[in-house]
Amino acid sequence: MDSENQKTPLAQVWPPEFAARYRAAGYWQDDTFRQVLTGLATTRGDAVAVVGGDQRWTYAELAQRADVAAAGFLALGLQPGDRVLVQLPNIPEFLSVVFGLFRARLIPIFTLPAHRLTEIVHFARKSEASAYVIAERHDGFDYRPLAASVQAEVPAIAHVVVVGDAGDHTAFDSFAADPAQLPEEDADPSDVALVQISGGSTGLSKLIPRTHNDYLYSIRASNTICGITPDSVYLAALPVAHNFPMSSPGVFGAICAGARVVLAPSPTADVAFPLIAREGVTITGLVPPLALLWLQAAPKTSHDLSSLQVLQVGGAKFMPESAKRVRPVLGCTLQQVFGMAEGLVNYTRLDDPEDIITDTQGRAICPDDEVLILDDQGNPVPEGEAGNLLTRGPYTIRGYHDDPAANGRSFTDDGFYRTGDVVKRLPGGYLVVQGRSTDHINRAGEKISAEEIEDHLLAHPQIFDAAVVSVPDNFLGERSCAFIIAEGEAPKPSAIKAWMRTRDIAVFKIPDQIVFVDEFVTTAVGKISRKELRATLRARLLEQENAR
Ligand code: OOB
Repeated sequence: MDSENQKTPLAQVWPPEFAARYRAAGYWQDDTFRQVLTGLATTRGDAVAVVGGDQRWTYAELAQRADVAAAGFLALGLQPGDRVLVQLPNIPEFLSVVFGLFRARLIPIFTLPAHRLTEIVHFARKSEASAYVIAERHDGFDYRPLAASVQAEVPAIAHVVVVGDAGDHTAFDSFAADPAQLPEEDADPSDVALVQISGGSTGLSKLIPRTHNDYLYSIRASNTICGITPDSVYLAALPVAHNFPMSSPGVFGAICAGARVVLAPSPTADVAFPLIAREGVTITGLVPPLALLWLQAAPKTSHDLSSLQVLQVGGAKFMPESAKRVRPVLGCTLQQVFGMAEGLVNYTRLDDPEDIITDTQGRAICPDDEVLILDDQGNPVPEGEAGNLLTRGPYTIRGYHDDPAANGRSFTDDGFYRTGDVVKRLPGGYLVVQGRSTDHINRAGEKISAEEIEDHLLAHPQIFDAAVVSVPDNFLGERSCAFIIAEGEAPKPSAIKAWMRTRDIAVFKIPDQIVFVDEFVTTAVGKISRKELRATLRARLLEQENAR
């Protein structure tokens, strides 16, 4: 029996009239990732597709490696429709694994290299995954014991596949099944191709199912907007599992165009600059803090960065004063990217006037991206005024996987996604991000749910109550600050941080700052929402800092 049958169906469905419109307009082309790669293996077989470490694979080689991977995954006993957690850094095998999964009609769930046991177990359970693909180690961390712990907690993870020395697990390199035995059948283009992870503003991260049709559309349209041609060379500096370097236009954009992907093991200037010079990189994407570091390093570098035509910056707000420095310092065009794993992506266009490029976060990809900017009562605000951003369109999901409560909060009855971002719209549809209405911390582009961190803190025996807020930070954009009421004697902040490290969560979620308080504000009736509480605490902290 198809094991898919016992699982919560993984689907993403648009109402038929919308689906018909998106097809008629040519956005959805009813093809699949497998078809894309197969086509390129024929038309651009000898062109280099991916460069990483000491490996350089052509399109023909990538397609062949993907077939071997597909046959290997199926030989493990995985069934089409099964979900597979993928936690890989920027290595070429990321692409052979993922295109192998596509070829076998298995569904990758993209986790970040920074995720640890707590998060992986949540993703494994929520996605009902059957397998987990890791690299032996990355950044000094050995993923094999982590995988063993995940399996101990979630026995449904029947297979752990390791790129590198597998230890007790299955070696990716040992896959030896014959691709000639692969089933011919391909995925339906309306099927879910892959699952992205939400930044998560309330509680734990949610699963974002993306279909072949919707994701491929966003990638192809991004290629057009970002000027990707077969001659482009895209440097993946950020972790490729994230939606921005994956699809805006990212590694998938470069692959879909028959261009070249260069994978950087780290996004720092000392690693990236030599790669730019050696490979003739034409475009890359960064989060604002990294862009600042590159701006600092560029004037002093001996590496030739002249091939770089476009520097994309996104994931968090890039301040206009920094944005203005990109062209003079790096000699390339800045492109601001304001997107979300749920769908909508806005870009400044390469030929936009300089003030649009430096002062706005761009405009939506598609004429059929419906963008609403509403006040708290749900009424449209006048152009130029700040309001809540809601959106609906050909590549924005209509719901998270298996989460009715989150869907009730995050989507309107008529299918608009409430982004949680507060923006204003300028003439021409350009958006300027002003802030957000939800309580998450955007720490250098990494999204942290205040609620999730509070929950961890509350598990500490000496913590009576906790509220986590974002605080403006010159370098990170925002940092996290935890206000804590101690139970009895207050532990040292360093002890709380050390204890948080034992919670097996991504390191970026550990509070940057800890402030002990005697009590939280209350109102006359004694009740205050978490949201108001966080706002009050943040305001107080900023007041104190400004007074200093
Ligand atoms: C990208 O995706 P996510 O899912 O990690 O985070 C989405 C959120 C947005 O709702 C917004 O709050 C924030 O990240 N954001 C920005 C921004 N880009 C994203 N805030 C201000 N300025 C920007 N340029 O972060 C993402 C996905 C695809 C492309 C680019 C970024």
